[in-house]
Amino acid sequence: MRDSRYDILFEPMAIGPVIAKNRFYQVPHCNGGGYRDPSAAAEMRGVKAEGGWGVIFTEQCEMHHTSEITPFIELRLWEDKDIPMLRKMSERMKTHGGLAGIQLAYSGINGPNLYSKEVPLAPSAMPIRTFTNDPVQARALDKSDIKDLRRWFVNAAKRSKDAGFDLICLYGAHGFGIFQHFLSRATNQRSDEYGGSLENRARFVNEVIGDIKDAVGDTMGITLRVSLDETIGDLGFSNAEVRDFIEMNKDLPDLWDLAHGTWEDCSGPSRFKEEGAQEQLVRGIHELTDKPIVGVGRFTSPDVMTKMVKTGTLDFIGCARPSIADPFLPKKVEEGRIEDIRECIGCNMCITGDMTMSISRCTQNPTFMEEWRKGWHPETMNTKGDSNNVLVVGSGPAGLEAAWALCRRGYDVAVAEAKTEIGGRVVREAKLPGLSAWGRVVDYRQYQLSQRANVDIYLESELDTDSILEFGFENVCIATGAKWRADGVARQHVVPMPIAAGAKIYTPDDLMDGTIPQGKVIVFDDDHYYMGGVLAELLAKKGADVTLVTPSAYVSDWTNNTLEQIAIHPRLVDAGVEIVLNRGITEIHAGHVVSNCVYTDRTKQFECDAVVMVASRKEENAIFDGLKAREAEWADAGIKSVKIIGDANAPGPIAWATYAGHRYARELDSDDIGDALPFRREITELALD
Ligand code: FMN
Repeated sequence: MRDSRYDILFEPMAIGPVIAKNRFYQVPHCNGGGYRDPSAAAEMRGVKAEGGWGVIFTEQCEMHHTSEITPFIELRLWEDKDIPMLRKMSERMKTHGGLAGIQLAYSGINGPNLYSKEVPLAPSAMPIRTFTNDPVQARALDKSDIKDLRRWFVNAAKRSKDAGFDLICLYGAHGFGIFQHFLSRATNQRSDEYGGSLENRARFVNEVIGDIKDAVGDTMGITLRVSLDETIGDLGFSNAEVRDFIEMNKDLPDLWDLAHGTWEDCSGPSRFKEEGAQEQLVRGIHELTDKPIVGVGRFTSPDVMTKMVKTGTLDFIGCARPSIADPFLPKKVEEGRIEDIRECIGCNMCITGDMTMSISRCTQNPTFMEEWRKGWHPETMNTKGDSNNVLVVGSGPAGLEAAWALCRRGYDVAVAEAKTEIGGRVVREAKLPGLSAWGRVVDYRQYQLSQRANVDIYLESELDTDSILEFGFENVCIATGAKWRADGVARQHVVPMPIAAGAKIYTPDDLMDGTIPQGKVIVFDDDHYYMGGVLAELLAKKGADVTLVTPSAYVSDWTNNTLEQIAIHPRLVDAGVEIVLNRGITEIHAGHVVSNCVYTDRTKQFECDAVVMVASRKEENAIFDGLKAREAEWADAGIKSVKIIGDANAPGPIAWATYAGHRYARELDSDDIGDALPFRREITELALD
């Protein structure tokens, strides 16, 4: 039963000529699949429809081939041939009465056109701005180009209608969409009627929305996504100017979709941004327009959502990441199952699918983007197989997810944890600076397991091979995690590095156990994800004089893919950490290290009292190896299967561990598929001419 406090979230709301059944609004988000994996993306949106979202959008869709963002894989609506793929998506979005929205993007100075080889077009001639700094410049649109572009938008709108969408979002936020390029004085340096005053800079968006409304506005709602603040200083489209723009054009779109400055700001990770972080920027805008407003802010709490509506800050609750972590969030609120909401942890792993052009993952929801590829559903498990019980050894993210998914399938599950609490690496890492929200990985599963009769958790249960053989479980799942190495083996050193006697070496595990070196400390980061940067911050906070040395050109390089890097570097600078890039460490001595330049043979020494080695991790697989060595005894012991999963199998990010746990549970007792591909994929049709 729904708590009446949340009734307001379920009120229907009009967006132009169409009506959303509630205020839960899945704002556009990509998924790494895009045009390459349209069925996977369609099914992912379909699951959200089932989960109760009133509005469901696509990711950005390139609306014309003269502005495409290769190598990133988004949607494409370049010609009629693209319509069937998009129709499949809109149909899935509408299965439960939700509205289907498409985001049309013309990327201007963000579209390098590496694939189409067209010359990019933008309000003013300037270099293309991409994550990859492509050596390409855009030409300024002349008047006839503007006429063409207006027509291309109308063509795309008509195709969107043919494809079955109810809503069109025009992309002018995050520095990506052409509307922002026109609105901002930084990127619009024109001296004609499209440049200069705010009225002039707003002319293009007014023309396009007018054209689109004339073409499809009787049946489709037209929304405009603009940044709340370009966050580049005086020249940019500031929050004050955004408010002026909205006030001057109060009836322009059917809904204002307001998103914070850059993508890094807007999808700020939990390490740097709280839930509802954009509230100050959006508050009061409602008074400037009669049209509804959607805003974002990693909303996972229905209380915060309700407050946003009741205070008149927002009309719709925009969610990208929370809808990925829990596609059934609205339904759970509706059914009064708040404690079942799988809250987003704000790690931004979902973004890496896009940034690495692979396929998105979610730490909390391992079924994300596997709905079609593997037939996984976030709320429903496959039926139980022939065996009945499973012993899960280890309660880190892999073991916990395996246990939770197994008991939903109907197996009797026992979890043996050597330590005094469950959670493995997650509980340890959640205590590091900025990572407390990551603890939700454990909190969610711990609560869910506590509600089940068919799972028992045994703490302080350090098992060995003999005891496991004696227990008589039919299936044994080894999820014993991994430990950080102290010998430096990672990328620079494939064998242990030279470490002299007397040198003081600490691993991330030592620091997480509470052993904090003091004095001059070098953090050597050859891992390149978050750990090196987080530990440097921790050490600086604890008073150490910290130097972070990394062979990479960036601090915490891989966090470029989670949009965190841009915040990590200044955080460390502010904390007083000295950052040394493009340098490795070749020798460690008591009192100093020898550091090499990664491009030359030149070396230099850095004095230090201690080195924190953030290298690679070593699997904790002794129990698994012990059981494998005694495979001949399994049948007598009643054991049908022994598997090793997660970090114990091959260390990786937490999302890899929850995925491995989930996969183990799904595949237990299933037929051997031999050499067949374990997921579905789409294959490009061969042109016959
Ligand atoms: N915003 C867009 O306007 N277009 C996009 O294609 C888009 N892709 C995104 C992909 C991912 C994986 C994520 C997490 C966000 C994306 N965003 C995109 C930004 C979101 O729409 C949203 O504004 C932002 O993530 C803040 O909302 P949240 O806190 O609910 O995640």
